[in-house]
Amino acid sequence: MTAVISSLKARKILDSRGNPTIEVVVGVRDARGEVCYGRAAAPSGASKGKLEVVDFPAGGVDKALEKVGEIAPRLSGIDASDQARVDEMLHELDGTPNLSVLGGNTTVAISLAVAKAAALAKQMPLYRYLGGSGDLTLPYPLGNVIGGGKHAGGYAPDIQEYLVVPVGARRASDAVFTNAQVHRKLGQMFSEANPSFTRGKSDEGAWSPNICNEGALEFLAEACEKVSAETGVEVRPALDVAASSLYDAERKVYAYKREAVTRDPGEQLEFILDLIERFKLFYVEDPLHEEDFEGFAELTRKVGKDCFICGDDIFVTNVSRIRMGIRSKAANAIIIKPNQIGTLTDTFKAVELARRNKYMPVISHRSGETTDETIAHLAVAWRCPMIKTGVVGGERIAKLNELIRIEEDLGDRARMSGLR
Ligand code: 2PG
Ligand code: MG
Repeated sequence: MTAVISSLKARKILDSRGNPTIEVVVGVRDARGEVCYGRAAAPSGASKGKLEVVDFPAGGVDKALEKVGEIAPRLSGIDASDQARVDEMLHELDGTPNLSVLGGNTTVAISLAVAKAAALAKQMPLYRYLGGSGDLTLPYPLGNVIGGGKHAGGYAPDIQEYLVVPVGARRASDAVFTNAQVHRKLGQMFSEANPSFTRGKSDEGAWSPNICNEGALEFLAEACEKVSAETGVEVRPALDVAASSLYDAERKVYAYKREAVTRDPGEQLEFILDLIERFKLFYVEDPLHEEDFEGFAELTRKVGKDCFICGDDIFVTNVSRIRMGIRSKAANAIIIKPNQIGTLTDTFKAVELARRNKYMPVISHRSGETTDETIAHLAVAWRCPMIKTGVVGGERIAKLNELIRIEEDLGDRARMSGLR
């Protein structure tokens, strides 16, 4: 064995909302007997899917730290380069299907820290360690520029995320700066349109103005056009509706507070179809609530040739949910969040299953983040066409700047992924 786990330690750190989360440091002894330390932290969602694994055990982060203390001796001496075995052990040690004893955030932080330590022990960057020696690709950043729903408050839109994709970018670094330019442009546009605009931002660093749902889309489309013209890089608008957050299961309606309207499932579908057509949306995530496989399928059938219909809460990075989606032809893209499923191996299985069935895997941050940069490496290692990780703010740029570094590291071999 060239990478033996020699230590495991956890601590409580801050996330971007000021809440506590877990950070894990794993020590691995390399072939020369030196110890390499891998470190990873777990993010947290505000608009979570019902079927995500449990994030922390009852008792929260403090309980999770205790649990890590208990299981540390069991992981000691294990081969860190056998990720599947490590992750299987985490499942065994937890013993529940939804990781409620250790917490999915605990296991995911351990799992990622093990991979990072193993990569260091092999003197490889994580993207290369996980991605192998073949050609790898850089993802297009899907960036949140206007925030509403559970990520904002007051009079912000009900739709959670107004996103942009710099589809015309030739390099990841150009793509990252193009998104930042759209963000900046929108800040100027909102200030000009309304002098009382406070430059307030959502949890993910997107602007959160007092504006209605479709009004925000008009601004978004205009900013995309302007920045496309200025930079020569085509930028397209996109949305994460996070429709489960709007859905009232008892009344069977989607409730939009901003306009004080409700839409039944049929009307919601028509509304989304209209937005896709009118604003030429490139991608729409969670347009319908997390149990509406049929509605998702109808939408995908109608517009899936021209628009990515992406499932987040409906699939929760879980292979059995993805299989249900594949059977019903529910979508053509999927959000991949490691902490929705709790280990690196389970996350990879979700990516592979999705890809084999022509679902575009989109690696994603959470609304509550840390400066952990791991998902940038996962996106490259697994050749994901897109990465969703915000546009500005320290915890978002941690990932974006890492992409720029990876691109530089790949040198002549750096290529953008194909988006279609
Ligand atoms: C989402 C995410 C990330 P949260 O819905 O896609 O943008 O939000 O982490 O709150 O689930
Ligand atoms: Mg989402």
